[in-house]
Amino acid sequence: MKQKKGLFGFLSKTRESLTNSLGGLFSRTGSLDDAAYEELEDHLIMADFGVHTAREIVEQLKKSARRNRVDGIPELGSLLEASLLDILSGQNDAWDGETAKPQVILMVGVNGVGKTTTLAKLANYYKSRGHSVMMAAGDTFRAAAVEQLQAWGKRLDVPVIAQSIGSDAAAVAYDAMNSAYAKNMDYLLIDSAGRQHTHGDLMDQLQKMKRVIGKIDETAPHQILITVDATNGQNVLSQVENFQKTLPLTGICVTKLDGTAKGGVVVALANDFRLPVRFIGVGEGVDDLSEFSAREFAAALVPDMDTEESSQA
Ligand SMILES: Nc1nc2c(ncn2[C@@H]2O[C@H](COP(=O)(O)OP(=O)(O)OP(=O)(O)O)[C@@H](O)[C@H]2O)c(=O)[nH]1
Ligand SMILES: [Mg+2]
Repeated sequence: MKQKKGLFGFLSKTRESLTNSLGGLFSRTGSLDDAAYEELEDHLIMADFGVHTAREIVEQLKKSARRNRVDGIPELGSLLEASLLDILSGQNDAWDGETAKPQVILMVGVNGVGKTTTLAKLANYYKSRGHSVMMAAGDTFRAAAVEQLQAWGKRLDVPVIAQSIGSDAAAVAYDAMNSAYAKNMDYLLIDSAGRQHTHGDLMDQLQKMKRVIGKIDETAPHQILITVDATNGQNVLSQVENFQKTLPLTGICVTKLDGTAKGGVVVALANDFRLPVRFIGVGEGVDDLSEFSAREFAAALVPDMDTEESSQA
């Protein structure tokens, strides 16, 4: 079971699918011609890299192959890994740390993607690093959402600010802000109800939550994270795009990377949005959360890569 830990294990479905398809190509000895590039592009599209991201990667590979005078298929693997690293690390520079106290994080996203679970995992993540953490049950819409967060709070020994189902989510956020300040918390993590961007009133409610939070600290919420479910494949791109029209998102959490072959969608996200992928979810347990590492992810996606280097990163 030990070896299941680590990104290589959790991304095994995506790796398997890429190894099955790309492995054949990479082990060929021919020259890097248009047919090889086309084959690579098809495999990337099938692994959910997205059509235009796959095309961009291949164009970039062609250029770097020319620049580095590489003309054999066997070199394609290392070129691909370098290109993925480039895409995946680019957006993470946009992340400039957590200085405010309390650091207020609002979690948003469509229904059922893993927002509440990720919020609880984050509470555990910060708490285990010695920080004080409070959660707020900002989903006052779905029956049992409040109990779900309270159950996590109990398990993690993290206080949860909540009101009854049907109450105003903005009021819960406001209460929680006051309480987190009064108790001098390091982190306040605010949950929200799942919603589609077409639910105008629910999208307005998110803006109201943000406004009310800003009344207590005008720099808050310091992070607005959108959670997306990797098993939704290319649909996650339009989810991010739609939420971005309503809220200034600061980062992305990608869940359910365990057990899906659609891990390539993380590359599409990093390529399409000027938003860092901050955390990835790799299971239902509270420890099944990783801070995103571009280097590890790039190495885990490309078959037959040097694992020693990535495990040091
Ligand atoms: N395998 C796996 N399951 C996950 C992961 N993250 C969340 N889940 C599961 O996904 C289901 C939905 O999780 P929730 O956290 O309730 O999702 P949500 O977005 O808060 O849902 P709503 O509040 O109803 O919109 C639960 O069964 C979780 O255990 C993950 O990284 N991997
Ligand atoms: Mg929820």
